[in-house]
Amino acid sequence: MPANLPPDYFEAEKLFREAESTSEKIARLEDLIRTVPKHKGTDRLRADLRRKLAALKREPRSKGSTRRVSAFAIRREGAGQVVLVGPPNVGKSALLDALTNATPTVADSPFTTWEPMPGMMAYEDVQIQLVDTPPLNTEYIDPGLLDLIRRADLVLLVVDVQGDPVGQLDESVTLLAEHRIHPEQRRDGLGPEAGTYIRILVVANKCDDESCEEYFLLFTALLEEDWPMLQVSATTERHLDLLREQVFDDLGIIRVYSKAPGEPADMVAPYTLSHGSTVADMAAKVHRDFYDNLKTAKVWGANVYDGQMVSRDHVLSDGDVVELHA
Ligand SMILES: Nc1nc2c(ncn2[C@@H]2O[C@H](COP(=O)(O)OP(=O)(O)O)[C@@H](O)[C@H]2O)c(=O)[nH]1
Ligand SMILES: [Mg+2]
Repeated sequence: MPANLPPDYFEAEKLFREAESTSEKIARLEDLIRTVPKHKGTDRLRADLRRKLAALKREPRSKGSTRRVSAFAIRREGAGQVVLVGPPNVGKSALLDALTNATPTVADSPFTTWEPMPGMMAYEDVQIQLVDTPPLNTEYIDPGLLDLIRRADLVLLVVDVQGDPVGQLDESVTLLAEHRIHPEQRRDGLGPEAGTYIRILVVANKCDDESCEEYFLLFTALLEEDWPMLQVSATTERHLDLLREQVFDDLGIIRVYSKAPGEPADMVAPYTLSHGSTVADMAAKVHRDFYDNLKTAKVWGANVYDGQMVSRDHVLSDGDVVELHA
């Protein structure tokens, strides 16, 4: 039971969580393991960490790997996986480029993107994964792409407001429906047998400046259905701040900051949990042993007085600071 872990552990654990590449993760996990004192009480924790390390070392580290995995099996990272979907040339790759650390090829030819590409988008202190994808094509859609869309926490359906956004939206939604993928707002009408329901945010791209307003209003006026929607520009970055915020809101997550007894809270790398999560859910994210042995917790934040003792079932709020007591 990792009751008396030293402050070094929490510091190293935070660095590990912030690591991005596999090799960086391996290095930081090795550092983390060194901070765990060796005694009976930490056996399980050390075994778990070593297992994690072994798994990381098995991971392919570069494109030259011999293991054949679908290019569409993108490993989830960060607080949520958000997939950019749409017809060719609407600016999906340009949006990934503008919003994340990834650098996809953006080009005037329609089929520049053949494989999905992930990137990390920062919203305040949260990292959210965005995945750029090949265009939705009437002839053939890779089953891997459909799976990626089904599993996504949120789909950004991108259209070009300077082109034919109504046609692009209709066609994309029809194509997805042919593969039994439907927007969340149709759930009540179609029922559970119709397939998978996904949350879609329509992103009207190429709204470069104020003069776009007219096009955008025309676009919305011509739609027969209400869509959650935003106008943005990848090129001028207009309203990209609103897009980041909307994506965060749509993911329905809260940020919780951990604090070791007698230490200041770690306000840099929050744990992200879904709305309605409890202290026990947070403990499970930190480590299974915390979950098993959790007795109480102290919480600072919403709906509590500072440092209030709460039980495992206490529901957390965005921004809470939590000190777990095993
Ligand atoms: N004016 C304008 N052009 C854009 C914008 N976003 C992308 N483009 C252009 O649209 C073309 C297609 O962009 P790309 O990102 O490759 O589209 P994708 O096929 O959807 O990935 C490129 O020539 C981009 O420069 C935007 O916000 N405004
Ligand atoms: Mg592209």
